Amino acid sequence: MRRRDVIAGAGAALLASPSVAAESTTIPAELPDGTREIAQYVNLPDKRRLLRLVDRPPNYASPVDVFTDVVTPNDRFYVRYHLAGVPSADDMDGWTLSVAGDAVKQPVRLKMSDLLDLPSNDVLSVCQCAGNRRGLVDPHVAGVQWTDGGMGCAVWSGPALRDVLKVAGVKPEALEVWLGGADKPVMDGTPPFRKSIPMEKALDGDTIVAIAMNNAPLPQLNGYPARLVVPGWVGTYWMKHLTSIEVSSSPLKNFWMQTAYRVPAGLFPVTRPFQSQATPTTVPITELVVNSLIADPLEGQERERSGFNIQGIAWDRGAGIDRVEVSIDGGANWQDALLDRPLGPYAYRRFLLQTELMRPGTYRLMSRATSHTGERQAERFKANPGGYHNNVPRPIAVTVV
Ligand SMILES: Nc1nc2c(c(=O)[nH]1)N[C@H]1C(S)=C(S)[C@@H](COP(=O)(O)O)O[C@H]1N2
Ligand SMILES: [Mo]
Repeated sequence: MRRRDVIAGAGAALLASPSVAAESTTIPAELPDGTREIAQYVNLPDKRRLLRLVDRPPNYASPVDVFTDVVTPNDRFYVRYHLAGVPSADDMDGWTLSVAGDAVKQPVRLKMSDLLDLPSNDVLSVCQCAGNRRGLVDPHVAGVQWTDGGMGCAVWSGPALRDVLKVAGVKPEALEVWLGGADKPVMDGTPPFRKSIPMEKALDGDTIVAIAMNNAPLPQLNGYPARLVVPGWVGTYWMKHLTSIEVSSSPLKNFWMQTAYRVPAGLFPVTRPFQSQATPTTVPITELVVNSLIADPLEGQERERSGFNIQGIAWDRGAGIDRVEVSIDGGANWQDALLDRPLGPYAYRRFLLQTELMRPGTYRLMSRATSHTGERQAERFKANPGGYHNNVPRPIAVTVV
């Protein structure tokens, strides 16, 4: 039997078995001064052991050990806010969702019971902050210093946005859907967090108003009682505590669309450009880039020379993962990893590689994913002022004893 067949046979069982990886305890060494001082694993209401990066507004990363599984548990899912005026569960009492704007036929105000009356969809999708891994960019770029944990994958459930829009009726001149949430700035001069998405993405059946996450109500800090889910797009459009939807015949003009979350035109590939927000020089950051992460072993761990498993996840904008390669020598040589079955175009896909007998020493492990469209992780960071879309293979140092 060839070695590949042995791996395939054993691998199927290994992938099916529950992960037993240890919990992350180390603070990523890459964190710059200013973040390192406050970086600690802490518990929050409904949340367990997240890595604190900013306190106010709350920005907490998921620890890498959670990524041995495709579904990120609600209590380990990262938290990202731009504004410190985060609503409490009490503030959400009597919550309603207004659907209005110059491009609807009949403005409506929906209650939770109205959303529950609409057909419900389930979407298994990655939510990733555009700035995930910004903290690994050298030289450092301003913004939340995420290392690996500004992302998660969950089963999101709720009505399709297009079914919600249908209640109000969309006029032909509709160009964008503007989104507003319940969180507020606490300082004068900070613009309220509002975002927009183009009609085409709004009418995609996978874009949903989620009222459940992993079959439970959304955690308060992940947008209770409802948030937008925009599969394949970066987290910034996934409006939490969603309270207002405006269907508009014009582009949303504000700081969060025109200044923040933009990248140089043409730098990153997209299948469908967000035309109404594009300028000749910059475009809004939208579709995810292909990426992968080793979640076991963890940085700094020891492993036996007789061989061990290297496992992790890969994901992309929705084309699907075609291949994951793993290197144990810092990127000089690559081997194909075994892929678990795909669980949906927007979900994490697990990979596994079993090492052979290894000499004692320190190794740099890396993974590199390629999507079905042939897009592969970048070899060098594509520099941009926001430090967005860092998908350079991530080295993990492991000592073999
Ligand atoms: N209301 C509101 N929604 C928001 C944000 C925010 O600051 N306020 N941040 C966005 C960004 S940038 C990201 S990455 C995701 C993070 O989702 P999470 O906090 O549930 O992990 O929420 C998005 N939705
Ligand atoms: Mo984000």
